Amino acid sequence: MLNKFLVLAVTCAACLTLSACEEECDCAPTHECGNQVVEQAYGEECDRGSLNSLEPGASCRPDCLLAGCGDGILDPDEECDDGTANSNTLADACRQIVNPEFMNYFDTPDDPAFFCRQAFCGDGVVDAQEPCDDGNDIDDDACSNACALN
Ligand SMILES: [Ca+2]
Ligand SMILES: [Ca+2]
Ligand SMILES: [Ca+2]
Repeated sequence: MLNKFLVLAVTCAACLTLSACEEECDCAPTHECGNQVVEQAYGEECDRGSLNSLEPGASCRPDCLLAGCGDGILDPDEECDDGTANSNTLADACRQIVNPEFMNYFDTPDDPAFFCRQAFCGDGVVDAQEPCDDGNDIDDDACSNACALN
């Protein structure tokens, strides 16, 4: 049964590039978030069926997107997560740090694309309690590595 779904999903993915064959393709019945088949052609990053959840720490959300920094749910290992309000340029916002180890959603599902972290000294944004923050590693310029004015 699972193989049948996989074959149909692959067929549909190929078919979507040819709009004329949409009807023959019979795509609709095979696409469902919650069927435990990751249908990439429909934007699914994951699908764990009944385990898709909004709970902190769940790996896959009910919309079949991977949990992680930016989903607005405070997961384990996240210092904060304000969803779309995460910002790397606004003072005191929750930072969304790019994970250099991240390859892509399908090759490294356990390696998150971003880390959520509270605003900090060194993020290049002057936050509350920081006289300055130039984001560089030069300690004896106008702004020290501890975010103090020299
Ligand atoms: Ca699915
Ligand atoms: Ca999160
Ligand atoms: Ca800062």
